[in-house]
Amino acid sequence: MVSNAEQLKQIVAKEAVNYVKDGMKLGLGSGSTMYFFMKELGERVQDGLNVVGIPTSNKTAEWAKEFNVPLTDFSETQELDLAIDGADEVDLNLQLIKGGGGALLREKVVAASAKEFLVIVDESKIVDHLGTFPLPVEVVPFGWEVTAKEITALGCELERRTDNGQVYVTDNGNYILDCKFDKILDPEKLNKDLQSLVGVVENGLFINMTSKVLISDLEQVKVMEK
Ligand code: ABF
Repeated sequence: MVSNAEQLKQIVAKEAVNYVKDGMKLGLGSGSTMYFFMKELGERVQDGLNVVGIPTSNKTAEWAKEFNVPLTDFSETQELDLAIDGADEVDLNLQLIKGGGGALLREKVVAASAKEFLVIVDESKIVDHLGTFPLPVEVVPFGWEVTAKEITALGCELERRTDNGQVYVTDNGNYILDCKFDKILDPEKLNKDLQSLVGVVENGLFINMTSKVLISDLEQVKVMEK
């Protein structure tokens, strides 16, 4: 049986595919909501929709293969028409926390290269203030302990991510530190502070990157815009 949470992901993913137009170059995000998007997109491709996409994770590349969605890469094209991705938290100014799935670096590169970045979430992801979800920060393995100290000094407690008891390593060969701040009241400043630290590759704050978020509840899909 399909759970309510899964149903909401399917609903918003289906709506998002309507934003894809023939001939578009797409950025293809990661996460379970994107799984449903990829499935739906594959059906449209089957029906003749002509698109290519750049995946943000090895997992998304696997789904593209499974659903016959054609892929390209940045050596072929440096500007995407539309990137679509999920998120872990969305605040009322459309600032995001992403990276719960570990793919934040590629997700940010892809979103930054797109003319439009469409975010798809269910209503549980909408928050007044970011920070309940621990902020993922991708750091280089060399000297990560030093980088972790510097990040802690910004006012958080953190843990190096593990997966089944093993240190989690991103698609780019880096570590993720999950950082628990209290409420993040100034996400723009925190983003700058984190990016100024040596050893930080990227962090999961996506600041002023999207102007449109689709949100599903069981009745409808709402659009939040700025
Ligand atoms: C990606 O997938 C990530 O940035 C985010 O961590 C996650 C959202 O996952 P889901 O759609 O499974 O809730 O978008």
